[in-house]
Amino acid sequence: MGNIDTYSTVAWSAGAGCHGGCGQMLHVQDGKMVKIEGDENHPFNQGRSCPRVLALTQYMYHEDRITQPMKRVGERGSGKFEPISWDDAFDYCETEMNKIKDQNGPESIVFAQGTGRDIGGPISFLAYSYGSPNWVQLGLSGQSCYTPRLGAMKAVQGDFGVSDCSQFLEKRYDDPEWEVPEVIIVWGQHPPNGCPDAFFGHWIVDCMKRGTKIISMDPRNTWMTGRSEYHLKLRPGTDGAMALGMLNVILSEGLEDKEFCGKFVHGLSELKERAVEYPVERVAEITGVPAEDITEAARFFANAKRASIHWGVPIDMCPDGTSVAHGIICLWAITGNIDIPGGQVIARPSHEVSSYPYSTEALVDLYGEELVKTLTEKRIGADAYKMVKNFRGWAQPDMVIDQIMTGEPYPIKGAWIQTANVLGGQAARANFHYEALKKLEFVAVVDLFYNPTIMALADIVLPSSTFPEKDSFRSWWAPLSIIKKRVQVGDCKTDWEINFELAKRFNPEGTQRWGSPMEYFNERLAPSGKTFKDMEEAGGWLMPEDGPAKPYRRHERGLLRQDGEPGFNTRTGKIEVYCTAYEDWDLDPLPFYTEPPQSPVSTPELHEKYPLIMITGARSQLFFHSEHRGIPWLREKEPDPYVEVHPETAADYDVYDGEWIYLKNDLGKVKRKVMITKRVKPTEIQTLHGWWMPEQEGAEPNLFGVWDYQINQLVPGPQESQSGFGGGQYKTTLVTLEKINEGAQANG
Ligand SMILES: Nc1nc2c(c(=O)[nH]1)N[C@H]1C(S)=C(S)[C@@H](COP(=O)(O)OP(=O)(O)OC[C@H]3O[C@@H](n4cnc5c(=O)[nH]c(N)nc54)[C@H](O)[C@@H]3O)O[C@H]1N2
Ligand SMILES: Nc1nc2c(c(=O)[nH]1)N[C@H]1C(S)=C(S)[C@@H](COP(=O)(O)OP(=O)(O)OC[C@H]3O[C@@H](n4cnc5c(=O)[nH]c(N)nc54)[C@H](O)[C@@H]3O)O[C@H]1N2
Ligand SMILES: [Mo]
Repeated sequence: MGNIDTYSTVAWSAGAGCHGGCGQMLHVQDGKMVKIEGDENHPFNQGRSCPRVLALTQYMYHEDRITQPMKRVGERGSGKFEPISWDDAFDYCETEMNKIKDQNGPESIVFAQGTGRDIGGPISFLAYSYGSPNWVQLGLSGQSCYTPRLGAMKAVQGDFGVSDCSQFLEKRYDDPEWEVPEVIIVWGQHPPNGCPDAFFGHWIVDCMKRGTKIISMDPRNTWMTGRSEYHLKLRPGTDGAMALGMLNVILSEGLEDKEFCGKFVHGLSELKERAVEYPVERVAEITGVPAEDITEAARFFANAKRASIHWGVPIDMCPDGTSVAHGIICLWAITGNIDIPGGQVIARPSHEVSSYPYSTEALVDLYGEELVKTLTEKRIGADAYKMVKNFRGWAQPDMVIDQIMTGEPYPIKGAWIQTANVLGGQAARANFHYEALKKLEFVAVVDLFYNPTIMALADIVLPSSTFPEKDSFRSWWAPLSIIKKRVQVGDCKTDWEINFELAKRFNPEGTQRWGSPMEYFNERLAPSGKTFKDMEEAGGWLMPEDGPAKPYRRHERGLLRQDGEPGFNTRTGKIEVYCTAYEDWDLDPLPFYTEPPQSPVSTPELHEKYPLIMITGARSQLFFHSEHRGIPWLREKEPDPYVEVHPETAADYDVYDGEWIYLKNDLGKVKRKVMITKRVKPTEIQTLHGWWMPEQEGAEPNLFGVWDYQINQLVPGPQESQSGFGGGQYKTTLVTLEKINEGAQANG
């Protein structure tokens, strides 16, 4: 046996799954990874790792891992695939995709991704090189993950913002420029369990250790809420009303930062008028939180010298998520907590490197004018929603699946699915997605393991790599990092390698200036003045230097606007609590509240029939969405899909701890194991999404048991939102709990 060598790299994408950029040390022996641990020198995670990374060797060398391209040989759904060479696989994709292009036009293939892994770059590169504007997070109803919040921040304050936990400073908590936040509102996020949106959850804990006090906005009791100064246990989906109620308290008591508002806030008086409609008593009634608690928490936040709000996906999953986000942005804006140490800091990618181009000029340069025209004219949803047209180049997911079903206004014939388990976890109304996607003539999936989506739909499966197996780069806030290949597993190729090869076939002219993905990376990295190799030699990551990408007080120094004037990157140069961009997009320019489409208030009859409000998908540390159920070390800790049920509710329904039951509504029923716990209120239950059983039969009709356990069969589809973003009733579906017949074997 050879020596064990240790290499550093950055975790992003397959393996851990998440959005983070943790430094990791890979221990490699004879070309095989034998162990992994956190890199103590890396400023992002400072040596820490999650359980999914610690179990990475089991993931990489799992017997179920797909290590060769596989072509379907039996009927769709038969689960019969045969290995083929990469050349044959690429030829097959090229031929089939060109056939569709010739007959129906390139817009007839959708390019579907999952969440924010290392995929935006390669998938847009392929979609646009092929000529399709329909790049989409397929199944994510209302595009309700992060995009509503991003869109609101861009519109209202011209830039994105995050809680300042010193993450933009090399010395982190020891940097003299940083100050400890007095208060952080943790709003619909659970930092110990997930690290969403390039934010390492434990940073909040690091701040708490240094004195930060927490206000928790969460319907459930969690590790975090138990350590909070205030815990506002609002009814799911009522966050918009809560934000307005807090704004009301702050504005009616004159607690806003008057100097900051005078200089940098546009539309304060209009906001005041709107907030008056939400007195705390009314908000208490809507949210179920006592009026005194709302008032006290609002004062506590507004009176702090340095405060911020760290938020999560439940905000996007509220009806009109863009408006809920707008209300929350107003809270940090009117209290002057923006771009100050320990406040809400503007986040820009370090060194202004972006993993993929999105300006019109760059897109024309790369893919030609025709593509850019297609993006506005043919992209699904761009016509229906001005915000979809003007913010972010994705197609609207609910409209995409409807169009696949109806063929109107033009037919969709194929799907390229890469980093998404549409049927196994991502899609609301999962059965409808199944029916619609079965109509497609061509489906390619790029993944690492077989899953229900592949089994039901794939004509060809291309095996992708984990992060220790790939070269790539990462530019999501800070630091700018490279991901360095250290090992190879089977014949797997990276997403970049796969898409680069096919993109060259579809767009030889546009892509001729790069001979390899590495040459493309170097072009993208150019704004940093460094090549991939330079970065490797410099240790693999770069923290932002003084300028637009580094805090603090950039708005005072004229660093945020093109014209170099002080202020924010909006039309008025101010934070637009009255939002002119929303006005342009025919949206209410002020924050407002919409009741969830299913709720005790909006649908009392349905509520009588299905009296429990079901929250789904509160993240588990052990699993990333539908992944990791086959990884022994992880599955052992959480073997069954459980549902959190309050003891009083359990008594009402006469169910015991550990009993298998059905969760049920008009859309269907799904199996769960009861966990009796006071984590939830008696009126609510909570269960994890993404469950299927890799150990079961994968072929139709079983599809790894997905239809027994996939909770999104109960989650309804789209709802009317003004912007086209937000909703997705993942946190607010009404259900009931039903006993499985006496004596029946429930454990599928
Ligand atoms: N009920 C309910 N449903 C939800 C949610 C919820 O809260 N409740 N949350 C929603 C949200 S916020 C999101 S973002 C979506 C996420 O939905 P998805 O992103 O689709 O989530 P996964 O189930 O992790 O599926 C990812 C697939 O990609 C593969 N994969 C992982 N990494 C890589 C890689 O680097 N390359 C390639 N080629 N493949 C890779 C995995 O093996 C897996 O099959 O789910 C949504 N679904
Ligand atoms: N380990 C792991 N990490 C992950 C993921 C994963 O699957 N596994 N997924 C990643 C992805 S794509 C995302 S989007 C993020 C999501 O992660 P988060 O943004 O943290 O979202 P959730 O875990 O859905 O919910 C967080 C908390 O919000 C509470 N909550 C539920 N409904 C509501 C509501 O209506 N209002 C409020 N205020 N709170 C509510 C829940 O009780 C829960 O404690 O995590 C990312 N990180
Ligand atoms: Mo997400």
